[in-house]
Amino acid sequence: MTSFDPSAAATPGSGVFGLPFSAEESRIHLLPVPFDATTSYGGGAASGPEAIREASRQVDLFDHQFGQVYETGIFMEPPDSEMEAASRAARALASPIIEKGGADAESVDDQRAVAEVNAACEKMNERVHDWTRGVLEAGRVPGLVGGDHSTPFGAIHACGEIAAARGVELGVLQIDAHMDLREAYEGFTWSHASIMWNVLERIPTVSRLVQIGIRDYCEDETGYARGQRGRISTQHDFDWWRWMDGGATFRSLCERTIDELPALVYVSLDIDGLSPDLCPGTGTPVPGGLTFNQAAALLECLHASGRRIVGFDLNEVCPREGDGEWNANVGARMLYKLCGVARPK
Ligand SMILES: [Mn+2]
Repeated sequence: MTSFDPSAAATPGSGVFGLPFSAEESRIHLLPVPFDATTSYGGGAASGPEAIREASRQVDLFDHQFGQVYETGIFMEPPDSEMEAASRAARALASPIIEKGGADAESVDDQRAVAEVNAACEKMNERVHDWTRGVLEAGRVPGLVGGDHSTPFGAIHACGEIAAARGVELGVLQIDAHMDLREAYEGFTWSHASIMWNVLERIPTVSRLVQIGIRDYCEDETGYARGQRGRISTQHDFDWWRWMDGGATFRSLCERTIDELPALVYVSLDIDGLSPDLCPGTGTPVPGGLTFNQAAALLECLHASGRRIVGFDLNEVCPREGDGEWNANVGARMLYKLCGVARPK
């Protein structure tokens, strides 16, 4: 560690972002969660974590917005091949059901497959929860690298428990093209499309969910959001475009929206919240979305607001054959920004 030069190229055998730090030396801990059992459109998020780890070695360590982020120490847990195998097995059961548009309530085979997939998801939730809880209890900041958007439930749950123990509210800032407020999707309780429904229904300490980048959702989801009576603030991508077209600055929209969050915040960043040219491989790409600079500026505003980031995740980054590492490259750079905003002061 004494010979570490932050301006040099990553050396072989170094950790995430080419850093030399052990877990003990790091205040930010990252967990790879190679799991995407219920991705409906295109799979591949399970290979996100290792592709991001690889691409992270190309990220320059001095960040224009957040400075010497690496100084806080960033450590990523080793690859989790067991979870990847569990994801593959669950996906094999889920795929035929997803292909035909959902489970048949009358079919014993379908119901058995759904139960098995749900059980695999619950096991993943438990692993993520226990790891996150341990990291929080050690006074470090947990960050998840998914995986699809079902993966952070256990992390938000653990952050909710810590907030409850301190008697404070937890806010969730979600950057996403989708609301993810379906009660279940295609029969699966823990679907990527249900993450925020599960968070709001099962984690009462979450007093506020703020969603930014939203541009693809169903009527049931808007009905559910309305029924939550102000607990959810949905910021539609097109509305932001319209307001900026009318002269509002992007920064003013960020500030106004971040103002709706309590002092303690969990950040959940679905890469499809960004413009699809930045994440062409992702499972459910949608036109529109934030530019890279807008996403970075949003995180800067969050940082400047003085709110504390208790934990975060980056999900739905899907590397594709022949993409020149582009999907993972953007993912790794976004991950470094997240580390910058979550860096303990
Ligand atoms: Mn999502």
